[in-house]
Amino acid sequence: MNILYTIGTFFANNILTKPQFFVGLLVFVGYLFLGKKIYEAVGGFIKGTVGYMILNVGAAGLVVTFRPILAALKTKFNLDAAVIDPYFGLQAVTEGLKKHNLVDNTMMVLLIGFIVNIILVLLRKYTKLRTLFITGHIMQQQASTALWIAVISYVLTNKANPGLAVLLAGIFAGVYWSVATNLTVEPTQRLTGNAGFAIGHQQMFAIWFVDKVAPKIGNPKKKLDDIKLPKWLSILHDDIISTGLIMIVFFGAIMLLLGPDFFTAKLGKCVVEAGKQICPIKNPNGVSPNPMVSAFDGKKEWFGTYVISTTLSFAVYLTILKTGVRMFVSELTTSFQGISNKILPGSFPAVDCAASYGFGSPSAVLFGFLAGLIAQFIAIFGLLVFKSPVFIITGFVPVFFDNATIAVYAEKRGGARAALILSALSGFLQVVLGAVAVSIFQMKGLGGWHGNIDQSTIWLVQGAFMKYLGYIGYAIVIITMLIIPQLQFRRAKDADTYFEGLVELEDEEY
Ligand code: ASC
Repeated sequence: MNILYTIGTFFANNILTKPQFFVGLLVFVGYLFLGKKIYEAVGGFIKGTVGYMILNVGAAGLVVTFRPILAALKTKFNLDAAVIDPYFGLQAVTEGLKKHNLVDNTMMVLLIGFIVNIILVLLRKYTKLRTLFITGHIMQQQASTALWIAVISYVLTNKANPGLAVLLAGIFAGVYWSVATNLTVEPTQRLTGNAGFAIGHQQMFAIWFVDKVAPKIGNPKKKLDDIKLPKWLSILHDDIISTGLIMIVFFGAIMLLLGPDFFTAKLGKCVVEAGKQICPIKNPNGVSPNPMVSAFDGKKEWFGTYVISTTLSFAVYLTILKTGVRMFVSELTTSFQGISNKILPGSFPAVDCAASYGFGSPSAVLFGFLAGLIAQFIAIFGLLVFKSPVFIITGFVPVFFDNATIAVYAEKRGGARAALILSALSGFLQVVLGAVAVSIFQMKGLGGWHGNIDQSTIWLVQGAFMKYLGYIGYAIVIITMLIIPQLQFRRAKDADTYFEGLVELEDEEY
């Protein structure tokens, strides 16, 4: 008995609560399950574990670079700023979960969610669910955010056991993954000419909405390709260039506004401005926590050397973080996919939104991004004008990937007009509802919010139900989600058409 207890404790302390080993172990077991050789499974374990550790390096770099600037913004202007981007959101909820000793449970939420998704599809005769979410990095971001929402709703409000929050978050994530991806089957089949996949990303409810509304807004024959754009805009397609530029613009402006005094390495004097005492950021021993930018000592060139290199280091850390995520996720996806193919033949894989881009018109992606970006800027300006206590900073992922995806689907059904209007609407909502989400989900001071369109619309409403109505709210959220596929099934021509997911195609080439 004692031995069992020791093994259990070892497992809990060293594997379950150490996400890097948990990921490695999942990959290892998945590979063995797939009949791979033991050395391949060990290789998978190492890659999964190292990938997760790289992710931690990127996240820590973002925090050390980011925190002093946000803290200064709070001290000087009493503004809580949040970057709306799932990677910044991931880092923000990680910070929040750390305070409650729950940060190591996100992989458990992911695993529970994945199992719930498999069970719901296995029971498809009853649940009418046909899709399995396999985009691992998105699952990780959403699992972490779901856990945070469960923690503020149940642990902080109802004093629930943290283990219960992990379970509730896992079930919520699994039901959302199953139901939301299932909504994208018909729109994606229409877009791709029955290519046989669904979308498992961060804008599935939005895709369903766009597919319904776009035909009412415009004419699918009037394409975005007919509008000409200056060639230089195409450099914005590259996420490093876009992130770098966005960060220079936003954080550069913020740092200039704060002024060099805030960033001096010495613990220096406090100044009194407008009756408020403002002290420089404490930077012990004058050592910069960011190895890429040495501490500002008041003598260095302020703008070129300090501001630009600090702002660009965001792009560096984001790239590190993404490299880590991609590394462990590609291992995890192979092992998960192998397992699910064995258990769930005939289901639709729900994959990254970028898979749809090849089926849209070439300029839809760029137009969606630009329309969303302009709408975001207008909304951010609105936040300042109306003195919102939460300030939102554009992040690359939602503004690019959500709005591009929306434009691709909208153009298919409602042409250029629908694509521009709907992606702009999405950009606007990302900012305004993102600011609401930061407040409701108690993310002030954490510096980021997940920010994608489903998370700032449907999750915002669902999270509010959970936070304000407790367990009843949770039950309402889960039950209403499970009713959705039943309604879809009722509207289908017959059971075969529904489960095969085949749609009638207009006369077009694919
Ligand atoms: C996201 C996210 C990414 C991108 C990528 C798009 O939401 O976290 O890295 O979108 O999946 O292909």
